[in-house]
Amino acid sequence: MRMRATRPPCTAPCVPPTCVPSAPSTPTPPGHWPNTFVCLEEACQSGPLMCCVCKEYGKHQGHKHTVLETEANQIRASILDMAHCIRSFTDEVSEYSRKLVGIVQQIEGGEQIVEDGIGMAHTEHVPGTAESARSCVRAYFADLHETLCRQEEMALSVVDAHVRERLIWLRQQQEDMTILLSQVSTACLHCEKTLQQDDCRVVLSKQEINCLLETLQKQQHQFTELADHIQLDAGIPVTFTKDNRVHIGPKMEIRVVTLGLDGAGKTTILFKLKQDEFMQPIPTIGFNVETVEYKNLKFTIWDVGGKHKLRPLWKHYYLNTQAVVFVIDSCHRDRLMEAHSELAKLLTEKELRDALLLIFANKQDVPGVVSVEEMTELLSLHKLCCGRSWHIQGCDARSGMGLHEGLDWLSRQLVAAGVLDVA
Ligand code: G3D
Ligand code: MG
Repeated sequence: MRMRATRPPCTAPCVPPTCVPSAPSTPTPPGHWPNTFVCLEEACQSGPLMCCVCKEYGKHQGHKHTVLETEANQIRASILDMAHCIRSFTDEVSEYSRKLVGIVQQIEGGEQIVEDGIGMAHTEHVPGTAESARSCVRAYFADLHETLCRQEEMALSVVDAHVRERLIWLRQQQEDMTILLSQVSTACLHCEKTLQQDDCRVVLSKQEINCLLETLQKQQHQFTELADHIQLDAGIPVTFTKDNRVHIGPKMEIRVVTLGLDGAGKTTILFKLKQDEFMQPIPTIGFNVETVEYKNLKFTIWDVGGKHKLRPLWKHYYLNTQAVVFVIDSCHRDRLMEAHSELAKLLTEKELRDALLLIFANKQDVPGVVSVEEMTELLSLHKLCCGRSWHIQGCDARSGMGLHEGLDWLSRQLVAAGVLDVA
């Protein structure tokens, strides 16, 4: 028998509460068919339950559908799946929170109960990482402070020694001047006395008076020389080097050694700096040494011969050297590797460990030479000089172009502060 013949078609929408049985056992209200299917159409998702009448004739007619029990079981299964996921998610969040608590404790530190040798429990303070970091900072600055105190003491002792020597010298001068003054007044008295004597006695004392006047003239000459050379000045000019040493005096002295292959232009650079004029250099057999004053610095520059057989002698000039000036001939591409290997050897020398390195890329006046950038690249200078204060400066020793820029760089590296600050 066909349902349509016995029951009226379902006109009410198959949505709760109309068609939805609250439980499988809930009796179907009179005049309604039980919801046995679930509509799968997207548009019906707000009221998916369908009875067999609305499936055949009502609003779900022709829609894709499935059996209610199957769909409900699928939903149950996915809820169970989700519950499982939520449980493991909860576990993960709890684990993460536990770790957070642990990390906070490790940072803050705290009390911990420990047993001693005889089994007695007592609390012990466990330092956190914050405390350890603070201790580390304190230790670093305590060390720095100690070093600074030591350096300050050394610098003060240099000043004290300078003052002591200066005062000794000044007091010696005072004594000498007192003696000189008394000698002069004795001589004057003697002369005055002689003037008042009779002619015979004046004539007889001629030799003595001449001798006295001669001595006085000598003393006057010596005094004038001394007074011309010595500047009486109470100032004590103080300069600090970058390594916190103190220098006293109007000029800071710097020992520089100039090295490089033969023909690179070392001697030309030295002459140019010294005399500020071009002189025809002759090949250096041993070494040239000159003192070059620049701004408030006094460079003692050792120019050592660069011929192959002279290079083993270079090491004798390294002691107490504050800076090495390495000169490279930018014209000679074919000798760059030889220069590189000599420079590499230099940089391994223990005595030059703290020395500044100024590289002069010389002869930049010649067209088509290796530029400073290219030389830096070709000689891998960044790698070769890594960890050291170094600078490459293009120059032309004949005209002097670039030389003072190089010395300026050296000055800036050496002087930290003080009256000689050339920066
Ligand atoms: P060294 O002391 O490093 O051995 P020198 O080198 O100073 O004796 O110079 C070697 C030659 O290079 C000299 O030429 C010198 O005039 C020349 N020279 C030095 N610096 C420059 C520069 O900047 N430009 C140019 N064009 N020539 C330079 P001679 O002809 O005497 O060998
Ligand atoms: Mg030379």
